[in-house]
Amino acid sequence: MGNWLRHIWHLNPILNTRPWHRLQSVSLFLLSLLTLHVSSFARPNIVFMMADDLGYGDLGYYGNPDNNTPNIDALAANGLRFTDFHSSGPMCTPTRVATLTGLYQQRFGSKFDGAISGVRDYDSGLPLEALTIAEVLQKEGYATGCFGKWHLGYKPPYFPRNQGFDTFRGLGSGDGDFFSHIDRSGREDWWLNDEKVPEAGYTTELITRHSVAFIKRHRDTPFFLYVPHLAIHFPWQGPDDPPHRKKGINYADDKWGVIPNRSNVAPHVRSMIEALDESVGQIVETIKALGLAENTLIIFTSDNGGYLSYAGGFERISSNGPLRAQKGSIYEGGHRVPTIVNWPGRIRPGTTGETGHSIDWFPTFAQLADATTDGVSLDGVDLSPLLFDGSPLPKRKLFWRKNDAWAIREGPWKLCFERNQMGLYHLDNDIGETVDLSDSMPERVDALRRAWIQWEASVNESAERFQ
Ligand SMILES: [Ca+2]
Repeated sequence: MGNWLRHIWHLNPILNTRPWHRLQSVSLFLLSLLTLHVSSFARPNIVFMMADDLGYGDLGYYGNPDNNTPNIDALAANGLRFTDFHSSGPMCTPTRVATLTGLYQQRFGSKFDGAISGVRDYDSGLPLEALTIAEVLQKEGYATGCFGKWHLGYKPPYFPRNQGFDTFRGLGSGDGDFFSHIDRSGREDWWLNDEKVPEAGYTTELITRHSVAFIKRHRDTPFFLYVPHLAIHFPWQGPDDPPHRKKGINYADDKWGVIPNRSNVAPHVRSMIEALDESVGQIVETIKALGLAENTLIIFTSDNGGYLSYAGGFERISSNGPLRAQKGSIYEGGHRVPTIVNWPGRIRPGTTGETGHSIDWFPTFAQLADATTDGVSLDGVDLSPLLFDGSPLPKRKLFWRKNDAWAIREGPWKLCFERNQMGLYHLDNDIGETVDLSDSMPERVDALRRAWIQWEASVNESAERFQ
């Protein structure tokens, strides 16, 4: 508003000047109005909500008949829903690396193929020299907050404050009890910035409360709100389930919560999903109530596919719809995830079959914030032309690797290698990856395989400095 007043103030002398001066001043005035208008679009707030282990078929809008998710469904109905969006990894840590850096996680070392461990990796994390989108946005004057599950380091210095976030509240590990906030190793794991600050409450609700407070606090500045939920990762505890973990006990072999009927985990997960939906509702409602909706890009996604079953007799956990396999796999069930992008008035509601990927968020957000990324090498592409104009994304190949398993995607084609088995699938015709076409198309298999080898050499070379 300050600028407005200054412009109006400057209009006064125009009346006493010669006509061409008057015209020039009026033009300048109009130009500055235009600039104000454009800049209000150029630097939107960005709210990135990421569920944990939420499968492709877990939401009402993605076809789930049992889970009640009205708030996420509304976000989808009023936004752009991806049917072919992929997490960079089939596990928690890898997708977080790629989301925040715009790079394949393998560029930081093969340990990021999977989840970092509170035993093996307790003293390490995402290298601090990694450039994160939070650092880029922070430098551009954005307020940056991370509320939820970090899992890019178990303790300082590998915490969000050293990766571009002004504020962090949540857990460092991959899974904390939703009530006692004790991690798998029996450690207290609830932090405010770099200090352990215990807080009573259900994790999903605490994350929501801090996210809402952050939005209110920064309503007048552009903000980047990163909300990596713990839900629906185990321990499978809905808001009405009991606490499980106590300090000092190792839960490595008892990490799933209190599940009286292991053959049917779904009721616990359903209540977690519905709490998650309530969280999305509260965050979206806060944005609307503060009049920020027209200038806020909201994203909802998941960090990998859902578990269908888990060793130890846990069955009927979540749903990946028609997809093959589950969390941890390089088949679609491991990494094709529900993804919704919402910005009323800017993004036309609908569904897109374009293939998006975790590595694309960094360049997209940087572009929206008008941040210079000259000299920054990124693997992802800017999604803006697709989001705002419906333009197709550039043709490209996408890659996944988890230890010995790997996959490459080009158009509808996907070559997979898992458990010593190679398969070529045409996803447009066979989303369930059931018909292996590799025998009939050896040349395509060979070309994709060679491209994958080339990619792996490239990421391994980048990773050398971190080994
Ligand atoms: Ca996960």
